[in-house]
Amino acid sequence: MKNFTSVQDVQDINALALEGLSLKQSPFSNKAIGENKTLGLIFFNPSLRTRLSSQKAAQNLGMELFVMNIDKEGWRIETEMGVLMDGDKAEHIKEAAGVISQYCDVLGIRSFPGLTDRNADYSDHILQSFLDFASVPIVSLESATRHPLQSLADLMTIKEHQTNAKPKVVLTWAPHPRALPQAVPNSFAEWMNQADVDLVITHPEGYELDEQFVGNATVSYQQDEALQGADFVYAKNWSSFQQYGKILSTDSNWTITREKMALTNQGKFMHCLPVRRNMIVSDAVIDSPASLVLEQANNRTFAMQAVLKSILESN
Ligand code: SN0
Repeated sequence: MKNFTSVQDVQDINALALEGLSLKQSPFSNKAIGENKTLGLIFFNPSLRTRLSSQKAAQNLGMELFVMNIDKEGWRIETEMGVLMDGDKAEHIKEAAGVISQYCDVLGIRSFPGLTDRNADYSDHILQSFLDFASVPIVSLESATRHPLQSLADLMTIKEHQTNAKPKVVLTWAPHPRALPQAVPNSFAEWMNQADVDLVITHPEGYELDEQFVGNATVSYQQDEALQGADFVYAKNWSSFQQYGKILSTDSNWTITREKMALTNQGKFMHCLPVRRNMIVSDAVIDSPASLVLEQANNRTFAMQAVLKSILESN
């Protein structure tokens, strides 16, 4: 694998997920592969799981690591081309990417969308600039449009917990007080389209995701109907793609409660975290044995480990 920025970078998602699960069984079996290699992690936005699981994954492979919260610790970065830099931005992304990539062998980038200009966000300009101007492989740590490491960990978690050959997976919108990116649901849908699952996406009207991610999923505005017989309930809030970045609903009827889970086939509850308790999901559900949220977070380490191993082996 050259870079890891979307499902398209992966030849066989099932093989990669199984590799992750096998690394989970013996995390230190490939210590030599990362010798004298450095992973760089650059964050334009906050992180807990991504930062720490990536650090652990690198250590498990014998890699060195550096982390920078570039939005707080670096110079302000100019991301546009051909501009007169006479304002408060001291450093251009072209030099930043070129320089940082000289200090590492694999470079992870996190950059959220602004949620005001849809075309700008969906061009994934910051991630793309690093792909263009860095000299090493790039791993997306969540871009404006996708969160592929999360999706890989989610696929691993589904594989570990599925009880039938083709589980019904329901991606459901749930209410949230802030406008959030579409990256997690986009990416989850994109990966589930390639997985051996029956994917249903449910949300209120106006929350349709970009078609390129929906693929062959069944889309429904009726959450109760969608949840019938679900094996996995993947809850996530996102802001509107059509009325870009807007909050159109905070309807608490979409919160995942015990009553909602009772409609499922003894379904498991999933969320990428961080999660707003009693907005997205009731305490009773997230604290129940049906909740896989900690498993998902645990699998983030081995998802990253599988990705790094694959990149180190082929570059
Ligand atoms: C991010 C998102 O894409 O939705 C990261 C998820 C992995 N989530 C948030 O920004 C949550 C912020 C909040 O206020 O709850």
